[in-house]
Amino acid sequence: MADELRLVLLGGHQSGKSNVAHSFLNVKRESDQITTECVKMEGDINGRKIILVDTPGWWKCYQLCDSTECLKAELVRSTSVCPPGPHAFLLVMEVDLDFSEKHGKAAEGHMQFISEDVWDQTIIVFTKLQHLGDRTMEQYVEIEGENLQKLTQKCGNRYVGFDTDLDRDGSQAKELFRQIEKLVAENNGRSFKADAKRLNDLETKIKNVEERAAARAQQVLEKRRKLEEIKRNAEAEHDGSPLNIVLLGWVLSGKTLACNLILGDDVSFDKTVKCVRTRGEVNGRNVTVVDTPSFWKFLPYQLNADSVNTEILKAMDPCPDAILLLIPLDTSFSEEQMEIILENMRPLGEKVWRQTMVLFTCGGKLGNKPIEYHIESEGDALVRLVEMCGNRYHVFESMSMREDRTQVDQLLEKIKEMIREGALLESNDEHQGKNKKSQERETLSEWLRVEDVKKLLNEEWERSNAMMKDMLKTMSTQKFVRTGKSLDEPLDLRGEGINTELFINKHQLKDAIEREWNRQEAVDSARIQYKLKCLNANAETSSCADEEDIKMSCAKVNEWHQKNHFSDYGSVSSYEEHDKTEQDRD
Ligand SMILES: Nc1nc2c(ncn2[C@@H]2O[C@H](COP(=O)(O)OP(=O)(O)OP(=O)(O)O)[C@@H](O)[C@H]2O)c(=O)[nH]1
Ligand SMILES: [Mg+2]
Repeated sequence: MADELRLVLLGGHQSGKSNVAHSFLNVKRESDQITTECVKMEGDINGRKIILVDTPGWWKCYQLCDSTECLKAELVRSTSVCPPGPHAFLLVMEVDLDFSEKHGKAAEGHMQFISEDVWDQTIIVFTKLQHLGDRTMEQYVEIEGENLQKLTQKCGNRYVGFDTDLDRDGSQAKELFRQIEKLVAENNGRSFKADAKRLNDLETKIKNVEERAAARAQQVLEKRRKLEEIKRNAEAEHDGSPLNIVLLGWVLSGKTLACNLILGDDVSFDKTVKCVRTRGEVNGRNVTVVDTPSFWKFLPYQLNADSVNTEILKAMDPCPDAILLLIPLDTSFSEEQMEIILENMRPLGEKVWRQTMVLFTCGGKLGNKPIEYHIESEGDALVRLVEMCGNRYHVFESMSMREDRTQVDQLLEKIKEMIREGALLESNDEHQGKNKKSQERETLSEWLRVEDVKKLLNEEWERSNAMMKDMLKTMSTQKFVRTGKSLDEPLDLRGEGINTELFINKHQLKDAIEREWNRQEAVDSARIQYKLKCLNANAETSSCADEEDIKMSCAKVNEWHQKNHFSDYGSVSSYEEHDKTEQDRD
């Protein structure tokens, strides 16, 4: 139909897209809910049929790569919801107090993801105009600076203001309509042509995702049914025993919020810097929730503050019944995140995954889609994570659902199932263990108590340190060549006599210890080289080295060692550098 006008509304999350859509079409808005998928709306303006597609918004400062695959797919799909394609895109942006480069990039990135060609058909719609104060729209664009101007220029300087609260007489809606008509006329009525192949591929992808999501949901259901059966056949479970839950996750994943939701407490949005144990009663059961400081989402484990790593280990003592790994649903999850999570979980040992469940937060972003759809669409990394957790996951809505305890009840139910599953795996281990030779016992006891390991490490470190000191003391003018001390007798980590409350993975630890000891070896060898240098220098000035000189050299080496021994950083060359400056000073 020639007269039909097709529009797609795009923009940041909470920028006012749905408000604009309803006001423009003069349709009453029933709910303030966030938009999670494309919504096709129809109306009539001046006898002209309007088809308008409302879309979910991106986070204003998120780059495209940080948006979920679901969101990106909806953006592309928006152009196909109003075939044969929209006449105009309305880029809805609230009048921001500080429109930064980041905001500009986010808008550009998401718009261009739809197509490089969107700009010729885009009009910016500024909302929430109360922030303008005394300024006009033009003044605002002028004053806001180059970041915003770059964007308005991309849109051929087409922009209008539309505040749904202030537009009492409908003049702003009229002006928007006029601008749209003008643009359509300039484009000779041409509508946007989406890449047909891309849309086709997307459709196939969505179908596949839906199928896989349904299969996963079914798989989970079957497993849960089996566990329920086992429960019925087994003796009555001790449902009343206290439950110890640890929350882990990257920054701003919602751990504190989840802790409060579980225990029904008040929310504190203070940054968690130490692990915080909060006790409460949930459905008559004593529940302790341990909140932990966050690791990074993008930065590797090595860049965590030391306290993060130590606090997470502290949270594991006593051994928790369940670990909830929090993953927000409003952001991407790629291989990079998987790697970081693996790094952070590694110190907790292989078996930690038996007790871990993914707790998805920001569940409101799912809309009507099942969580399995998000898991499958987000890609392999998230699928692998979920599977590492034995296909166990749960979704928490948000604060708006605080009063609804069903999400917590369901979580506790799933935790109980996980404990049951863990017990089954343990008994399988035991069963298999009986048939193995005793030397193979080692592989089954891969877990070590942090405290025991720490003690062992420090003792071993001190022991080799003392050996080193002795060696330096007994060094004489005789040429002494040492090829370096290797860890001939590795630490006995077989676990004999070590508490079975285990939570450090032996193999990972062995690697780390080896590296530590390699380092000590390198440092010691540098010290020996230094000592030899001193002795050689003495030999050059006197035919027979003076006892006194040797003692002084030893004292110097010792002093240097005391100062530097506990340094965690630096390379062997930095020690050599240090030696040089010490020598220069002398
Ligand atoms: N004062 C004022 N408030 C607005 C305006 N537009 C939107 N709001 C408010 O901003 C909030 C978000 O508006 P929505 O229209 O739901 O925003 P949206 O862009 O559709 O949000 P998502 O669907 O979550 O991406 C709501 O509380 C609105 O009432 C406006 O022009 N003026
Ligand atoms: Mg909306």
